[in-house]
Amino acid sequence: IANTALISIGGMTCGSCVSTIENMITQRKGIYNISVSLDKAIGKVHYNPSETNAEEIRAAIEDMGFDSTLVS
Ligand code: 9UX
Repeated sequence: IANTALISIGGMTCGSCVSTIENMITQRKGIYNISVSLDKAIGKVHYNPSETNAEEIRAAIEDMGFDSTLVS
């Protein structure tokens, strides 16, 4: 079972932070994969809803210093 979260991510200006966010979030419990688009300022995350949730993932990105908003 996988849910998808779309998260708007502000404050990324180069690919370095794309990699940092992807690496950090990938290591979290319940995350299947994440791909972050620098151009679109969006992260798309597939996760196991019995282990985590969209708000928790959003908050983790926020805690890394980026303005994060759930899109869906
Ligand atoms: Mo690139 Mo991350 O300038 O703060 S290293 S966006």
